[in-house]
Amino acid sequence: MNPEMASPSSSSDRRITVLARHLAGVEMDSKNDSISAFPTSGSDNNSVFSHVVRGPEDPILGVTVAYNKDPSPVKLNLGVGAYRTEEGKPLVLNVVRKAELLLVNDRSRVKEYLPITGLAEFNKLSAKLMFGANCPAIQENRVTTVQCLSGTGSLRVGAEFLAKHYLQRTIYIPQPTWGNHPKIFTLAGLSVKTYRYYDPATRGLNFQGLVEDLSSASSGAIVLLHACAHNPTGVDPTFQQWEQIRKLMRSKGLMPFFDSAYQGFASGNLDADAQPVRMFVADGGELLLAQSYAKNMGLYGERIGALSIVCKTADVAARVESQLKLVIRPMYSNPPIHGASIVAAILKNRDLYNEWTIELKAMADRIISMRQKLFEALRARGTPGDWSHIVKQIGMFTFTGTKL
Ligand code: IK2
Repeated sequence: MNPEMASPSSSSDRRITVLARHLAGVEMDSKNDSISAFPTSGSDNNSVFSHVVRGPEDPILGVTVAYNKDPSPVKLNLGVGAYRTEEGKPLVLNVVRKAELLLVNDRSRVKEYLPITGLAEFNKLSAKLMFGANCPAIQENRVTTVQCLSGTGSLRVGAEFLAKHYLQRTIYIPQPTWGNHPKIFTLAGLSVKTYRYYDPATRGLNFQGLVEDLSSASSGAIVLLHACAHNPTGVDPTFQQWEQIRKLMRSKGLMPFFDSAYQGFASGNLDADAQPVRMFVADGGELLLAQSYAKNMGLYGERIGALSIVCKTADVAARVESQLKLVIRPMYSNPPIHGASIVAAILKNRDLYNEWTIELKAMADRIISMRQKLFEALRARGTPGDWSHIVKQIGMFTFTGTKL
């Protein structure tokens, strides 16, 4: 044995020694550095991972960890965006339960692997849901859609594809944005910059700041846009402002990457919430879209979503899809079947689809009425300040403007 390994001079030497011996199937006695058989003690020193420091909890999901630990009977979790009933309980949509029953009773269904790109029927229906039934890009086969692990997985696959194949590695994200965005994009190999979005003075959109920042972005840069119900501000551009953003982005060749985690949750109407994305598709330009069914179908834990890339021609779309497969295969091989089957069962059946839209609208309406009640309660108590932003903002989130 190498003598240096037998008598390490510093703690890092010792760590390397322990690692080498562990890999060799032997271990040192901690007192006299003698060789012993595999360790039986629970001491940290015996672990090749003893240098690993405890990482921080995720700022959003960490609130759920703290919430679960808290014994208070009147606790509320205002962290993660998950819909709750009047009783404060998670909601499984009736239409989802119906779809699951159909699937369970269908003896022809099997549990084979899906293709790398997922369930074909789900992909088609997802593209149609966002881009619209008569979308020329779909009819001309210019859209490639791949099933991914909910919104997060769709963003990650799209970002890795861009990092490998797109001319620009810079992505502009709104300030503020969902806390996971910078981490997803950085780890995928993109370089993250921000554009102004929220104005604390008005608790609304800083449209001028947004336009200035996108105007000075380098040509071809990627821009992350929340399709609707911006997280965390609840502030969305108006349709006129969207149109100005679209013109500006197209004139500078900026690549739109839409993140749609809340279709139907903003207005209660799936088509109205898809409008900003459809405006960009209608101009014939290219874009990426990450779709999630976590919130609008309440399929949070099923991890079901889709990445679509709208291209200029069918041929480009086919080549793009072949490269997406090369991104996905070594990442998770192919996606899970259950969530995709639920979504497809609902989207392809007129009755189930209609039932879904009614349940979705009921969730959106209840969120709107909760905002109104909170606003009125603050006013009734004479709470100092202007709380009108609570009813002006939309979707699951409110930026209260209070400083902790
Ligand atoms: N994009 C945005 C803007 C989101 O708000 C979310 C969901 N956020 O809430 C859950 C969380 O914080 O983990 C997503 C994307 C991704 O959602 P999912 O991956 O659950 O579909």
